[in-house]
Amino acid sequence: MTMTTLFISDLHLSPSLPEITDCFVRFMRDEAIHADTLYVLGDLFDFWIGDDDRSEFANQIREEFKRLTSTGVDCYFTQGNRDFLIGKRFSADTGVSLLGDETVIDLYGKKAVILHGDTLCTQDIQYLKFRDIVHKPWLQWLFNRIPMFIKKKIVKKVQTDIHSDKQHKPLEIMDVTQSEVESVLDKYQVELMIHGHTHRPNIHKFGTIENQRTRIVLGDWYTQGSVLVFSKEGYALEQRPFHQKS
Ligand code: LP5
Ligand code: MN
Repeated sequence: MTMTTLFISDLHLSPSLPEITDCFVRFMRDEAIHADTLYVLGDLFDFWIGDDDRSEFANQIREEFKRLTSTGVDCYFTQGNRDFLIGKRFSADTGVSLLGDETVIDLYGKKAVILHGDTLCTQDIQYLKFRDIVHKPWLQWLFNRIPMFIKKKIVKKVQTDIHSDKQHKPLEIMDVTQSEVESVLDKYQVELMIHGHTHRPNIHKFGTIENQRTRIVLGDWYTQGSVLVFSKEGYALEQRPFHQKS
């Protein structure tokens, strides 16, 4: 059997949208289990409030990863802007390895840089300011020690305040900045980038003939599952229907 590496992002899993969770569970049990490696490139959750979330839903998702890693599938996680509070405890609970914001990986002899994608949107200055704040280690340290019911209130408040801000942003500023993409590729000396976040699934080819570059953008899971399947033979952005034909 050919070995494959799978990439997913932007599922936005939440207890209020069981269709997405069902599709994810099927993907984990029927597909990811046969893969070599699974990379989750952020925003797996609609919001991850902290590794102390022991709700039935959070436990259900932990179980799926535990099941996968215990069968020997390597599993890696890059934080997104909605699950930047995933931490060491989640990793210990599930066997999933946490990656930094940008990671260079080897895909069957081809090097690639993988990231969530939010940091590529350099025109979205308001967001990047917000990101700097919520990534401050001391603030996260503090937040992680607040009782759950208070954390939930804070998140709800911040989410509503911010939601109205996003409504007024032009669509262009929420896409990646091409010069930033190129400087990240330059920094790591690689020709391939894989990211999510923008919900604009696509395969972009650019650069020169001698220096062909590729940027693969993963899709979201709003209306179907979305997977990048990578093997030695090549790669494809694929969709998985929410409802299986019976
Ligand atoms: O994911 P998507 O597409 O909806 O939007 C993102 C950006 N939005 C976010 C916000 C998060 O989803 C919600 C976070 C709730 C956080 C609770 C914090 C609890 C404290 C934790 C402390 C450790 O990521 C959106 C981007 C969009 O992607 C496209 O790239 O535009 O960004 C925003 O809308 C952000 C606003 O522009 C920022 C407004 C400034 C508000 C500053 C308030 C500072 C609050 C500090 C909180 C402690
Ligand atoms: Mn995102």
